[in-house]
Amino acid sequence: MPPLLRATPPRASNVIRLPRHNHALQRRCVASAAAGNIYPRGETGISSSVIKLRPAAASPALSGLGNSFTLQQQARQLSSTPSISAQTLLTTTTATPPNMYTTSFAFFEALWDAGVTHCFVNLGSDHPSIIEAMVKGAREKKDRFPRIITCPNEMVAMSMADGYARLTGKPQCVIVHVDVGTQGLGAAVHNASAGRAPILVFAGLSPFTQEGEMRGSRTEYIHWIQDVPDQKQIVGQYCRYAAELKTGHNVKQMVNRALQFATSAPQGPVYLCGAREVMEMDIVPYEIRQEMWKPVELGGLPQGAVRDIAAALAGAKAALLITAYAGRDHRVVPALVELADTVKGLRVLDTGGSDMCFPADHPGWLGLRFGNEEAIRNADVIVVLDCDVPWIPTQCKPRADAKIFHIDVDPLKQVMPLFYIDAIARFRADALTSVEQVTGQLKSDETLQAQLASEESEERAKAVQAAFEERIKAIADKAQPLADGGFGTGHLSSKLRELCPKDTIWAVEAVTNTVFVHDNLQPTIPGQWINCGGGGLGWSGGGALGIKLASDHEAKARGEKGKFVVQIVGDGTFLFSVPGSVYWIAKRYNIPVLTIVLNNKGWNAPRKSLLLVHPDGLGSKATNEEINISFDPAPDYAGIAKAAAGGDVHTARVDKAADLDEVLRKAIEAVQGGQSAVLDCKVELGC
Ligand SMILES: Cc1ncc(C[n+]2csc(CCOP(=O)(O)OP(=O)(O)O)c2C)c(N)n1
Ligand SMILES: [Mg+2]
Repeated sequence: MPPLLRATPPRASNVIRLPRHNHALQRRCVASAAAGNIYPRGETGISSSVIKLRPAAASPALSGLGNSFTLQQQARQLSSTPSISAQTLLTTTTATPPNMYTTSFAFFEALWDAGVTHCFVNLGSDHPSIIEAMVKGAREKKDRFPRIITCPNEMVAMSMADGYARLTGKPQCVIVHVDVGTQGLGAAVHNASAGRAPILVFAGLSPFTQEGEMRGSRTEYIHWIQDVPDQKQIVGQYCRYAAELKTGHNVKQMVNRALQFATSAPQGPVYLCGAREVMEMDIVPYEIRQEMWKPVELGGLPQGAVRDIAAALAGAKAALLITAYAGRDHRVVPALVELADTVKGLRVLDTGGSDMCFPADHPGWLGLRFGNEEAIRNADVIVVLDCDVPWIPTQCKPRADAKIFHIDVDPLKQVMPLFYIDAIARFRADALTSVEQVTGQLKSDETLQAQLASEESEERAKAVQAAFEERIKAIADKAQPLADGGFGTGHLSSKLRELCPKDTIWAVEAVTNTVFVHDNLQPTIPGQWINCGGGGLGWSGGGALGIKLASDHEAKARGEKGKFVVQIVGDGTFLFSVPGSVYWIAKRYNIPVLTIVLNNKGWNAPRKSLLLVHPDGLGSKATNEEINISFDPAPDYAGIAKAAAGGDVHTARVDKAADLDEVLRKAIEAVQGGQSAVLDCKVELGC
């Protein structure tokens, strides 16, 4: 028996294989079944050679066999199904035994025991045993079985799981239909991988038998059409782990192995698939020792590195820390503040915008800039901490003599074919441990302390404070309403900051407006700002729902209310997010979110990309219609949401700054009252 496995003592649903040629015994079993003591397993619909014992049915017919058996015996049972000629097979269906315990049921048990509380599902012909297990679980294991959320679109399902995991760090499960459902996940798989969101995806596989040899064998036309050579290849390159469940006997270990990959740094999606026959298997109920399946822990920096980095920071004239994901661990934010308070004059720049990494009310805050910022050009010491793109060399580079250290959970960027930075040293280490180590060294080393207390250091702190005040003022100046009464994303965002609750969680997918949103929301609370971190547009619809669901679920456990959640999304991206699914789910499961659509009449990003390469090209002087990025006439964005929710969404359009206050207040009130709201906000470009 594997060391981590504890077979449950023989009980409810023991399966016993009878000697194949003992017809007399088989007949007795069938007779006994008719009397209600035992029943044919019916794996083939006609075979009576496999039976299950009911809990209290110590049938005399079986006394000679005993009622316990080993897992090895059970494995043999699967592999030694008698061969049956096609002519004798009439059907693969069978009466469902009352205490059936299948791979699928064990799969859900494994999820629950591992802390997965929600499954976002889009079902199909691969899921009969999954559906049976869902019903059984809901009836028999109330409050001890994952909650099932029906998701009419797979990308929304995965984005919900993504948002959930991004807020809580807790992986959830997405269940989709064979190859087509896997493809329906679309860009959400990229987003979870790039954005380091732990998610377990399960998809069925087309049955691998066609003559009724096993329960689950092919019953429908589509089972031939959906049979593909290697289904997991569809998403394999984005997954930390992708595998097929080949038997039910170790399904719990397989689920936990997958979750171990998903939750070990760098976190990300994992994929499991299993054929119908495997998911239908009757297995012995068993448990694993959950405490043995924790994620891999990452250590901190080697002692020499701690000394080198601390010394470099203490001696720096213009120190800079660049990050992107460090705030995913909410404890890193105060740790970075302590480091910046220790190295007075240290500035912190976010070049990823995926998490809230450093509070906007600290003088070291440089905000979010996508790899192009003056501080990168003038820093003499740079610490890159959990970051994929610290700068874009064609736009902005550090000084040639800058001393650069790279600390990352994935410093090699294992899935990126091209990545390098001129760091003098790189370390695979945990951000929190590393930052605490460096701060500890700075505080305990007397020489470094003297350096940090020098007059020069105080002057640097003053200069950083002055620059910070200037930056905040420049942001406010730029966010003023326009002369014609219109407004830009900056102004809208400053109003949102003013009117929404202080601890609002912002789910942001604002594309070319992201920096204006960040500058003006000025997040200060860890976990308050969440952006998908990937490039697959359409995350924030499901993402915001997942965040709200998670916030409500976690708060309920503490007897509190969940936080206010706002999705800020570009108009093009709103359409990518499958709003027909999003607002149906929001209504069906009562997940109220405020959506702000940044309506700039289409896609602005492709023009910006064009101008970076062809600043004076033909397209630079062409209209939006000519370069095919215009959404004119504009769709009724809020109307799409309203239709999906059966009319139950608060909607409004706004294009005048003078109306913003009232429109926002009403929408906030609606959402606080439990109704989703979608605001179509006409924003001017570039502010
Ligand atoms: C799934 C997907 N398709 C296409 C793109 C390419 N793309 C990047 S930005 C963009 C436009 C986004 O439009 P919108 O949300 O209106 O933001 P704006 O550019 O106007 O700021 C497109 C089409 C993408 N990133 N992801
Ligand atoms: Mg747009």
